[in-house]
Amino acid sequence: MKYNPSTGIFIGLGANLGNPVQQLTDALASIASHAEIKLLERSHFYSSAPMGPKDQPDYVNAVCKVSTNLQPLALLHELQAIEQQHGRVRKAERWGARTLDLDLLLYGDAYIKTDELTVPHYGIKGREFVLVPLFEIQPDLIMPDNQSIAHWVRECDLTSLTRLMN
Ligand code: ROI
Repeated sequence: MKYNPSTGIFIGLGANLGNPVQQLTDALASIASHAEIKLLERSHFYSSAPMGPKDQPDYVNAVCKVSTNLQPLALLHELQAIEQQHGRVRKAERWGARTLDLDLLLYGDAYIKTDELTVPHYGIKGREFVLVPLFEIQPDLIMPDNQSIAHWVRECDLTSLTRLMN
C-alpha cells in the first residue's frame, strides 16, 4: 500500500542530554540536506519539563514539516540513521533521557500500526511539547481522526512549556 502524504508529513524532535539546542539544530540541518527529504517548515524550539520520570533534565522540543517520496517505513529508517549520526544511544529504560529523538508524527492521513511504526504517533495528543510546535507551523491542521489541532492545543496544559529564541 502506498500512503498519500498530501496533508503533510511532520517530524517531532526532542533532546535533553548534551547540548539539546545544538543537537536539534544539527538534526534539522541533516534533514534539510538529505537527498530524499525536503525541509518545508520548522517550529521554534521549546523548553519543556520532562514527561515521565522527573529525575532528568528539561527537554528541548520542536516539530518540522517535510516532503519526501520515501514511504513511511523508509523515512523512519532515515530518521533513525540521523539519530545515530548525532550520537543517540538507545537505552533499555523506556522513558529515559536522550541525546536526540526523532519521531514520525504524521504521514498525511495514514494510519499505520506495525511492530516498528505507529502513525499517527501515539504521543501527539496530550503532549504540549508536540502539539504547540505543530500548531505553530500548521494551525489549520486536521488530524487523521478529523479533530483540529486547535482543539487538542486547547485541551492541554501549557504551564511547563517555554518558547526559546531559536
Ligand atoms: N518529555 C518532554 N518534555 N519532551 C520529550 O521529547 C520527551 N520525550 C520522551 C519522554 C521521556 C516521554 N518525555 C519527554 O520520550
